[in-house]
Amino acid sequence: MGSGASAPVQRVSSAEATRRNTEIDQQLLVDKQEEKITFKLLLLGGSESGKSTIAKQMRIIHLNGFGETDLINYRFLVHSNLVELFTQLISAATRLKAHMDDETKRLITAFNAFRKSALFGSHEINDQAKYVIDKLWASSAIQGVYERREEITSLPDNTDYLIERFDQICRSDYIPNQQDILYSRIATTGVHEIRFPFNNRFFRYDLSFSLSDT
Ligand SMILES: Nc1nc2c(ncn2[C@@H]2O[C@H](COP(=O)(O)OP(=O)(O)OP(=O)(O)O)[C@@H](O)[C@H]2O)c(=O)[nH]1
Ligand SMILES: [Mg+2]
Repeated sequence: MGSGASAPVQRVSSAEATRRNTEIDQQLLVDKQEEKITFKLLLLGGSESGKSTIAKQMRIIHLNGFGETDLINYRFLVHSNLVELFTQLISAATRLKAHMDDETKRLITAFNAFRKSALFGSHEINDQAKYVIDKLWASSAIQGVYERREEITSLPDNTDYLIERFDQICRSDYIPNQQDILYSRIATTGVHEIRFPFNNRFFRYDLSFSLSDT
């Protein structure tokens, strides 16, 4: 069986093998020493309880914060959070049977078309989308829902923040600031790790996804 075309075996000289072996031993020793001075913390908690927010804060305080590529990604995330917020506001308005005039219905249709056009689930709010969201925000249906936001559990925790920052977030030259990054929200899937040096020791935070999401 088989084609017989197995990969050629690479032979290494015994000197090279010894060198590699020493290198691996040294690395194992370094890892072991580092492990001894590492504090390990496992953060567990419900969805939106702030585990990822703590990791972002550690990154700001103990690592170099966020670079250019991160800022571009966070811009998409903040825009997507805003779209998700309006999706939830519209859905709550429908559930609560809020009165919607024809203009509001047209705006909701336009908003839904924009939401569905997102590439890879990521949104970039352009001038047209901003216009639609602006008008929706001014509608009595959405204002009514927002006034009752304390009763509506489906609204995200960053609702007030996003509304407050709406004009800045929708500017074409918008770059998220540190506060925007802390308030941006994406549910963690899997286990994430953040590691940083502090007082001659290492800290390692493992962030588990919340059990309620499984
Ligand atoms: N009120 C308030 N909310 C904040 C503050 N900073 C962040 N948040 C919000 O708190 C929530 C924290 O969410 P995460 O840190 O993503 O929660 P998590 O525990 O990692 O959630 P999962 O990944 O789903 O398990 C987000 O909605 C943030 O917008 C703050 O200073 N004040
Ligand atoms: Mg998280």
